[in-house]
Amino acid sequence: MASSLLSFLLLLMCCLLVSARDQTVGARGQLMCGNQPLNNTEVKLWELDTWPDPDDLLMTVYTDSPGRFSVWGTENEITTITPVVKIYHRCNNKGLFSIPNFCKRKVTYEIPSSYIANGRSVQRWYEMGTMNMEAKQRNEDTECL
Ligand SMILES: [Ca+2]
Ligand SMILES: [Ca+2]
Repeated sequence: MASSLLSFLLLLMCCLLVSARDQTVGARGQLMCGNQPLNNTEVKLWELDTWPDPDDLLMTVYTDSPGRFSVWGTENEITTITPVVKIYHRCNNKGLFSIPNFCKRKVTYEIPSSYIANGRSVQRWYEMGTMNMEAKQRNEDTECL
């Protein structure tokens, strides 16, 4: 009785593992602060999960001198992954308690699922274009430390 339950559980786990699939996504763009390139700025590709499973960090990069970046990554999940690009920057940052540069602005962009490809290589880049980061988003976050 116990062994048949065990084999059932093993079979179930096996099916779940088989149905999980590699999914890959990539995004790229260029960051500006007004008419100046936003260089050496942290850009991360995260894959969101539901609590208690923590989100997965797929890649961290810093923009180059013209402000360009590309991030990409692969995650293996049963359901469609939820990739987001997070940009941590100090453009037009007044700072918490008027202390400049203590915290960074954190803005999040969810990549549409149509850009997620099966397998381990990027099929279609999500082109974020040249973005002026001056404007505040209504729902943006702050990252201290
Ligand atoms: Ca995940
Ligand atoms: Ca997920």
